[in-house]
Amino acid sequence: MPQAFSSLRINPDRMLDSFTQLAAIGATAGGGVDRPTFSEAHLAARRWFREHIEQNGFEFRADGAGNHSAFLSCGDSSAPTLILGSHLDSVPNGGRFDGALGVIAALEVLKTVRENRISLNVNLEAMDFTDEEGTLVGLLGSAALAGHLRLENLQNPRGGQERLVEGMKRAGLSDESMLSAARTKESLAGYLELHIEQGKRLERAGVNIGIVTAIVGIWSYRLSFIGKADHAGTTTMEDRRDASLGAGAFTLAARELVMRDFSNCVVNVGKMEFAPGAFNIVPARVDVSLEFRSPDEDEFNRLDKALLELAARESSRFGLELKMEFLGRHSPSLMDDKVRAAFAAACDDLGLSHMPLSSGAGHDGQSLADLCPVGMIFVPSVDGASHSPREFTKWEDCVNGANVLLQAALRLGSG
Ligand code: HGY
Ligand code: MN
Ligand code: MN
Repeated sequence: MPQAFSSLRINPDRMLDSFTQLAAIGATAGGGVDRPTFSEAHLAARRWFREHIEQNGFEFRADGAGNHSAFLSCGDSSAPTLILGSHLDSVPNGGRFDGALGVIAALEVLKTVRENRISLNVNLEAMDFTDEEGTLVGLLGSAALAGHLRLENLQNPRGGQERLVEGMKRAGLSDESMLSAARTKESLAGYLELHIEQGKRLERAGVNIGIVTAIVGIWSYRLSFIGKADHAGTTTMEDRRDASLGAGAFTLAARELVMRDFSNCVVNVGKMEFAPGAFNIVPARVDVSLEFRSPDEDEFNRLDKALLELAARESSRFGLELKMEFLGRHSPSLMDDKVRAAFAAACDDLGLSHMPLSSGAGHDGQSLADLCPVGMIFVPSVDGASHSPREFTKWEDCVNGANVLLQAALRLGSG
């Protein structure tokens, strides 16, 4: 990499200004944001991103999956593209750093490269991927860009079919456009992402940068425990077929199963929906949103079997019927060694400490890992808080991350 490149740094004030403008869109009390995919706030954030791109003189691009980006050509029409990015959608009532930092830092890298007239062998693209968080599908935009998206992923999404159809309509997208967004391997030089750690390891270790080794896989189900609606006052406890008992017993037992037999996995019941849902009716049905994660593909099959068998046992224990709907999976993926080395060299040049970290969170990079070299870096989360308004990362750490992203992009883009 030309020596002159290594002294380059991003512009922290300019990046902070962009980050602050974005954080105001969909802002919630306590410093968070509420920007679920294709909500009004999310669409407003995307409008802001497009205006910001065009005001800064970059080419704005949008594909059939609604992935939005700033494009900086290297001047060679046959050159591949190095994508830097993350996502502007958030979980409901989430934090202002998750995803947003990566998108803003990616755009700041393009600004820095252009104003210093750096010529690279690759195009650079600062990307905002659609629906990373899965309030509709999950890793939707990156899966579409990677060519992994199938029609069936759009027909039974974990966020509900109706919400997906309405959201896509608001965003001007269709099943056909989604499935048209695939890019070829040859067109991509790689994918780099800066993200907050969303955990406590960097903070505890006092280390500046985490260099991600692998990203966890995620499987989702809707489990429906079905009993019988009855009068909550006149039906004896023995006569009830109470759906809440199966759902509750399963949730507790699933936690115990994973902690006992699958120590490097996690399981989560993020939502329970009761029907009919009234004080004085014995619950007839409880829909449970089940998600579980493993770093190992083989382990997934064992964990899947164990959890579904457990659900069946707890359901019959209370005389209930059980329905299970598989709502999708994202495979675990390893990060690219060359990209990891570029991140490590950038940290060393910048005098930043670094350590290898696996990711317990899912990220768009896992969609792209079989298409091109993918790498991620983490910066410390204060108290590990994320997916909450409590999410916070010191600005100095954000700037460190953006400089590592810049330096790695220069290395990989000039090789
Ligand atoms: O859920 C996750 O792991 C990520 O934040 N989308
Ligand atoms: Mn994220
Ligand atoms: Mn997230």
